[in-house]
Amino acid sequence: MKSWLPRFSLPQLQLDELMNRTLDRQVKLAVTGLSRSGKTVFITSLVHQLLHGLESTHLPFFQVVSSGRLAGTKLMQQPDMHIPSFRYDIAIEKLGSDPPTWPQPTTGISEIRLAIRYQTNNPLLKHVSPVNTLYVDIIDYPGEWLLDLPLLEWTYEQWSTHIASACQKEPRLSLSKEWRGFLNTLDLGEPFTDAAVRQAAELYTHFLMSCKDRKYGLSLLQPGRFTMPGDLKGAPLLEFCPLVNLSGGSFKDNSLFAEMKRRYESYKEHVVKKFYLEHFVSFDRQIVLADVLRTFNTGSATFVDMREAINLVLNSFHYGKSGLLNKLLYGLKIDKLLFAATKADHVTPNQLPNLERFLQQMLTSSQNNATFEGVQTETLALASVKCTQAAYTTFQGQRISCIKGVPLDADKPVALFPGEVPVEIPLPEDWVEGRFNFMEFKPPRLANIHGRGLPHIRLDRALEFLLGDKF
Ligand SMILES: Nc1nc2c(ncn2[C@@H]2O[C@H](COP(=O)(O)OP(=O)(O)OP(=O)(O)O)[C@@H](O)[C@H]2O)c(=O)[nH]1
Ligand SMILES: [Mg+2]
Repeated sequence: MKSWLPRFSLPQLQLDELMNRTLDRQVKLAVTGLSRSGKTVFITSLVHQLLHGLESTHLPFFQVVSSGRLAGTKLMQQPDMHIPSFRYDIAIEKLGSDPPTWPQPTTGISEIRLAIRYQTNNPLLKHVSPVNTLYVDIIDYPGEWLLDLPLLEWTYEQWSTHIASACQKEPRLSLSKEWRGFLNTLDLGEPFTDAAVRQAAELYTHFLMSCKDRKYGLSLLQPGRFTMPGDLKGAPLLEFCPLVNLSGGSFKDNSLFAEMKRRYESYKEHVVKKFYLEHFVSFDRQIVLADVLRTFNTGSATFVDMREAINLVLNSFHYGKSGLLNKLLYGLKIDKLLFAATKADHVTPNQLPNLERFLQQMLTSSQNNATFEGVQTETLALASVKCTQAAYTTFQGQRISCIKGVPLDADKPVALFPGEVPVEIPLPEDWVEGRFNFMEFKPPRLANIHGRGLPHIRLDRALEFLLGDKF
C-alpha cells in the first residue's frame, strides 16, 4: 500500500505538529497589550485555571469545564525552541508566596504549551475517539512592537516629520528638549561619527523612556523596540533616531542624515518585518489587553495617547484589501480577536458594564472602518486575579457600593469608592484632578494556591470566546 506521507522524512516532532494542526488539535493563542497592561498575570491565571479550576462553579461560562468534559491539563515542552519560555513556575510561586507578590515585568516574547484532554461533544467523533487532546501554545509579546507597523509605509523623512510635529506639544515638547538640543549641534550633511549617532540615539531613547514614566504614562512611542527591546537590548540595530531639524536638500552617502536613514531602513527590515514574518503570521487567536483605568488617574493627555496607541496596535489586525500586512504576509490566520479591559477588580461590580462600554468607545475608530474583515471580535472587562471584594458603606445616610482590598503600599485592607467609570469619553475639561482614584492592590492571600483556580472576574468568558469552539 502506498503511504500518503511525503517521501522526505521530517523529524518526528515536526510531523506531530503538522498532524495536530491538520486535525485542528493545536491553537496558537497570542496575548499582547502595552507595558503593564496585565499580560503576564493574565497568562499565569489562565494556565492556573486550566490546571486547577476543574470545578464547574469556578468557570461557569467556559463550557468544556461547566459541562464536566475537561479531563485534565498538563504543561508540555514548548514547540518553538528559539522562543524563551514563559516562566509560569516563577510567576505562580510569587503569587503563592507569603505575602503574595506580583510577577516581575517582562520585556520580550515568551511561550508556554498546554495539553488539554477533553471528552468530545462531536457526535461523529464520540464513537471513534471519545477523549481528545488540544495543544494550546500561548505567546506573550509586547504590544509596543505592533506600534512599528506604520513605519513600514513611512520613509525616514516622513517618520521624522511625524515625530517633529508630536514634539511640538506638551509634555513631549519639554521632555524632548535635551535630545532636540543635541540634534541642533549636529550638521546633518557632514560625515557622520559613530559617537554622534550613538549619543543622539541614547538621548532619544531617554526621551521615550521619560514619556513612558508613570507620571506622564504616554504609550505612542516609536520605535517600539526602543522602550521594549527584548533580546535586542544594546544592539546596534537600535542606534538611530528621527531628525527633527530636516530642511530638505540632498545629502552625501557618508552624511549623518544618510547614515540615520540607512539604519532606519535596516530596523524596518530586520526587526519590524522579521517579527511579523517569524511570529505574527502563525497566530490563530489574539487577545489585546488594555489597562484603561490607569489613564483615568493621569488625565486627558495620557488617555488620548493610549487611545491612539491601542488603535494603532489594532491596525495589525486589519486584514481588508488595503491592509498593509496583506502586502507583506500571505495567509494570516487570526480568526478571533478579543479586546479586554484588565484589572476590572479596581471598580465596583456595578461599574463593569460601564467599563466595557468605555472600552468599546475607545475602539470605535478601528471598528467603524470594517477593519476586522473575517475576524470575529469581542470586548470584555476582566480581572485575571481578583484582589478586591465588593463592600458597602454609608455616606450621609446613603448606602454606597465600594470595594475592599489591600493597597499595594499598605498592609491592611481598606474600603474605598474608586469613582464611576464614565460611559462617554469625558471632555478634556472634565478630567479634573481627584475625580478618579483607581489604585493598585496586592494580590490576595490564598489558603492553598494549588487548591482551586485563582479568583477572577470573567476570565471564563474570555476562555470560552478564545478557545470554546475548539472542544
Ligand atoms: N488588581 C489587579 N491588578 C492586576 C491584575 N493583573 C495585573 N495587575 C497589576 O498590573 C501589574 C502588571 O501586570 P503584568 O501582568 O506584569 O503586566 P504585563 O503586561 O505583563 O507587564 P510588562 O511585562 O511590564 O509588559 C501587576 O504587577 C499588578 O499590579 C488583576 O487582574 N487585578
Ligand atoms: Mg509581562
